[in-house]
Amino acid sequence: MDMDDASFAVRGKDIALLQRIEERVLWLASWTIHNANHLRDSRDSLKVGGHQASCASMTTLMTALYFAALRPQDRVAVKPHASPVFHAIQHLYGRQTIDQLQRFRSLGGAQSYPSRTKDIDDVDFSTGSVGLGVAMTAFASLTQDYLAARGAVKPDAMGRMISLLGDAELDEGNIYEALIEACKHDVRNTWWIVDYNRQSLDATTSDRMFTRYGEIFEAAGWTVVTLKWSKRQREAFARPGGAALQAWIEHAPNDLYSALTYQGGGAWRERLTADLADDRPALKLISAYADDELALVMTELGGHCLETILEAFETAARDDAPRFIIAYTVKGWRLPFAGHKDNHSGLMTPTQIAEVRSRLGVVEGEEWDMLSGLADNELKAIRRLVETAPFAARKDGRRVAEHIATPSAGTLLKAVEGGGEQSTQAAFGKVMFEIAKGQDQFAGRVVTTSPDVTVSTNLGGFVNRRGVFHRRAHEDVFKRHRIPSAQVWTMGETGQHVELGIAENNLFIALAALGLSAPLFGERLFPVGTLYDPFIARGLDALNYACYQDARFLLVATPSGLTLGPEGGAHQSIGTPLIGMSQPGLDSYEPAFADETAVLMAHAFERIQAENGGATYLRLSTRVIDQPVREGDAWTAGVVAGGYWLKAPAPDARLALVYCGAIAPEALAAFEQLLEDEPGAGLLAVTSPDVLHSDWTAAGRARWTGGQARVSTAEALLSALSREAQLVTVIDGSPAALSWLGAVRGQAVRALGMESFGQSGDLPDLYAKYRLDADAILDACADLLI
Ligand SMILES: Cc1ncc(C[n+]2csc(CCOP(=O)(O)OP(=O)(O)O)c2C)c(N)n1
Ligand SMILES: [Mg+2]
Repeated sequence: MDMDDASFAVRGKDIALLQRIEERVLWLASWTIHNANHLRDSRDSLKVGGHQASCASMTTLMTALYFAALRPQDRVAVKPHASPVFHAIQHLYGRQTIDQLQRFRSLGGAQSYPSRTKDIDDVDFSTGSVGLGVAMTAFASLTQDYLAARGAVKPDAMGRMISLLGDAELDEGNIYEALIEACKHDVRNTWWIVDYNRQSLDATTSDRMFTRYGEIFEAAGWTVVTLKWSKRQREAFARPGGAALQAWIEHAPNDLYSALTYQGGGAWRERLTADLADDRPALKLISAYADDELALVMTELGGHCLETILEAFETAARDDAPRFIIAYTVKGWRLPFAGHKDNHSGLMTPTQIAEVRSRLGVVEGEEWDMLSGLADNELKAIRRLVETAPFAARKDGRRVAEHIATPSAGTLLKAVEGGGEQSTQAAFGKVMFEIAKGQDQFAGRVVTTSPDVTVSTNLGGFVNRRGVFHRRAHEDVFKRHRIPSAQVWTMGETGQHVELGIAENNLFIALAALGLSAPLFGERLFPVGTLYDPFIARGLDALNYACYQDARFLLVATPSGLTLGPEGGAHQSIGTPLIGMSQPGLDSYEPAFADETAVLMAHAFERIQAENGGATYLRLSTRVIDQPVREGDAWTAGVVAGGYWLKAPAPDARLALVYCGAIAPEALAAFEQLLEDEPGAGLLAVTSPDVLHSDWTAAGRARWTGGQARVSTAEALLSALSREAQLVTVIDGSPAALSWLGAVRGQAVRALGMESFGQSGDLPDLYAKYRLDADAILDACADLLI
């Protein structure tokens, strides 16, 4: 659409209709929450909740956005607790059912916070953990730019990525990490619209940041727009004495302003009359207003004025500069607890909501009818406005992308052929380098990203071949000056690597956006992100956020565990195998060998497109170890399923060793010695505690709930042993990742792993000190056998 379409702001005759819509959106959102808390049967003592005050402060903004400014290709991250407003708007568009609203916050009903995967009404971005949805829009815009540079999104189909956020949300540091990255990547088509009601959950927010937010965004090159005053206020302030009222509001502390807002017209009059006692014109103006009018003049701020908002949107739509729009609002606007500092979780009483209902003209008994009580002509006009709003043309926000052939395990295995000594991290690099050579569709759709650890996680080879993505081309100056370097960093629109600053949160949000390119933009990308394993914790909420939205990507975390040796305790990860096990939407693997890594990469790329697929996490290592000689390729299925017998046990074996990951040589060494006493012992290679465990619990659940009876992989593997046989498990991470294996068939276990912070050292010293070496494994075996 070209800029002429931005004329939405001046359809003056529609303002009255939009105001009516706004009222009814406020009504349905409030009623939905009221129903869930006061009318619906409750079977437990839990408060249902919902945020009537937070909804009310954003209703004007969302009405202006959804019924005038938003185009089908635009995407919105809605402030989580304004979810009822979103659902009410979608209902008016015919995309949300009353049944869902009646079941708001109950099983199968509309979600408390907008959810891409669970709500039926076409949520663009899930929200819930404040701050993440904001960042998401910047990275979605970057993803759009990436696709546009390839002609996959046409210039006239480019959407705006819009975040509607609360002012207290601005305290979340991840917003500024994203802002910095957005600045570096010259992100455009992004609007962050702040519902500036100066209240958080606990209290009124600090005055000291008053003008600072705008300064921060201006410094980052964004266009800052402040919608402070409504049309009503601008008119009032232009009258004799009006400037004093304006100045009073300007200088009032947030808490005082909020308190008077709550108290209403009488309190305003008393306070203003006292404070402006020397200002005759001001006193005259104040006395010219009835209490209600005075309250409106003082509190109907810019964010509650459709004309003001639409004008700002119209201006903003004229170019693609990123915009930070601060809309001044009142929390609980039009509701009885407006401005009260405790209103965040406040719910209207039945009497209060009845008063609001009749004030808004909704007929008693017709509460679920959004347009109840309206005259025929107004009804028709509203229907027409909704039908002809640009956003009405959106058919289904969930786009479908063409299926792309991904490389087979056999193809990727070629990159790591030759056995010898290798590390899983180097193997990953080799496979990526091989992919970079490819001329097929798949190779062109792989996009890598890393928070300043591209080179040290072995992505360098891929980047040398495929270049760094940036909207503005930049030559590698070192190359031009013929300075030898293993890394060529040519930047430009065709680059396939998104280089990020050291902010792991951004990595995960970038993966969320790139990993949703198919449903958001109808184009499949295969995102591969790398970071050091311990720093998963740094971005964990964002990783969870990506998975919650069903984003598809391959995450490569390397190096990991104590095995990173000289890097020391501060870089060592202990709990990440458990994170992998407990994170829905993410299958985690820890291969020991190069060929396993290649097989798992092929599997991960396949899962990116699979209907019931997901994201994959590979926990890798820089440790160079001897590679096994394989016979046949039956082992590859075991690698994907989570484990396989590297050496099958004899039927009468008393013991098996179970190992996972880079600690394999210690397990093998111990195993060789063990065979002297226990010739029938087995050696079980576990590539994924996560997949084994979830498969085991799922199989059990299916049996108990009358589902399909099947034997889980873990049960099948361990049934090679008698029930009396015992297990020693070892992993360079929390021993809890493997100790559960004993429960599968009721076998005794000794579990080795890391349970304290490590330190710098070489591997023989470290493995000895932290009891991960062959001696420790044999000690554990002896303990079981004695
Ligand atoms: C990461 C995170 N921490 C805490 C919360 C709980 N929480 C939800 S809303 C909120 C306050 C939000 O205030 P603001 O952003 O100003 O929104 P308002 O309700 O005032 O519009 C808090 C602390 C959350 N959802 N996410
Ligand atoms: Mg707030």
